Amino acid sequence: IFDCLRGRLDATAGTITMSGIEKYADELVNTNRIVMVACGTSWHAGLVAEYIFEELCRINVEVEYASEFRYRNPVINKGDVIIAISQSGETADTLVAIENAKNQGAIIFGVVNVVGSSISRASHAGAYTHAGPEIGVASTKAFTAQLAVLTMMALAVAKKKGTITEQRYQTLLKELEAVPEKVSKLLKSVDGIKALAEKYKDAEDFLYLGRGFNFPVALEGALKLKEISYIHAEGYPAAEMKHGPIALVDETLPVVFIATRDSYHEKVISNMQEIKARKGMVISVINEGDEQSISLSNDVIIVPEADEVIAPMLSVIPMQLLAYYIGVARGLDVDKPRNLAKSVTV
Ligand code: F1P
Repeated sequence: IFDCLRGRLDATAGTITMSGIEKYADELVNTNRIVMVACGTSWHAGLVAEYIFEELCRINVEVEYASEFRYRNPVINKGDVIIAISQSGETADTLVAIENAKNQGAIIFGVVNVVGSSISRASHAGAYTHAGPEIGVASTKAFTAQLAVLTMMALAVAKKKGTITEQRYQTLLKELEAVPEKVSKLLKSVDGIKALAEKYKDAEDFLYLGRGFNFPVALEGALKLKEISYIHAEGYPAAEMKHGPIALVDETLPVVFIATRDSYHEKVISNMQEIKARKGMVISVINEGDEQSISLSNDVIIVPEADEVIAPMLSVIPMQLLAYYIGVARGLDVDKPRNLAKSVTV
């Protein structure tokens, strides 16, 4: 995946030249509104992209479940850009949602993995993620690849709009290029996650919490656990916890914090303290040397440090691995979870 993206980065030096996007680059740069439309894991990638586009490009972004967007009567203005995100490119709700929006004058960009798929054909322009086929049913590597492509799009738009400084732009390009090496490093340290899976495999519920760019990673962590391990899990913005889910916390509840160093870190630490005070079991995903988080956690997972815009590409990986190893420890078929379809075409 990343060799391919790195090749593109080198070749394009940050301008939008991804298949067909060039032709519609002005529409993307000048739009007042982007709507991300997707389902499941792809919807979570759309949520991260909302944070990234708003931060870097200062464009208003909304994120819609395709299954809702398609059936209600959404307001579409001329010049609105819809970014349809889909691993399979065949998800029926996403396909119908973009066809409806296209009929009302929206420009459709597809961020799709499968070349020649229905969503890619229904889009005006787009970028393939080229993540290769997902071996299992649950979407995993597609998420990281979607974020890589969406970040590249946001960087290119921000540069054209002048909403990013040259220095920040260059920093983020370098950070993107460093992702493959950091992913390899992460994948070499799975033993700790396997041990955690053994320890927590009999939990009945899990809570996942994160803020900012890492909030959607909390949602994705909970989704993966449900899909692969059949354990009930909820993902929440850490600050929303006090508005209800905190009632669930007791000594039997594992609470996973996505707590890498970013501008929300101090706030996340205070949420950890709130869980600790109620005897919840804190598992935190942190960067090396974060003593404050370590002192509040029952267990930690260390991920390589990255800029907060890039961090979700890395912090999601231990979430996928945790769900995977818990599924294995429970004797489940992690590649073919019950009731799930590779692409939901009805
Ligand atoms: C969306 C999705 C996946 C999920 C499962 C069912 O698919 O919800 O995220 O893991 O496989 O479909 P797609 O539109 O990204 O192909």
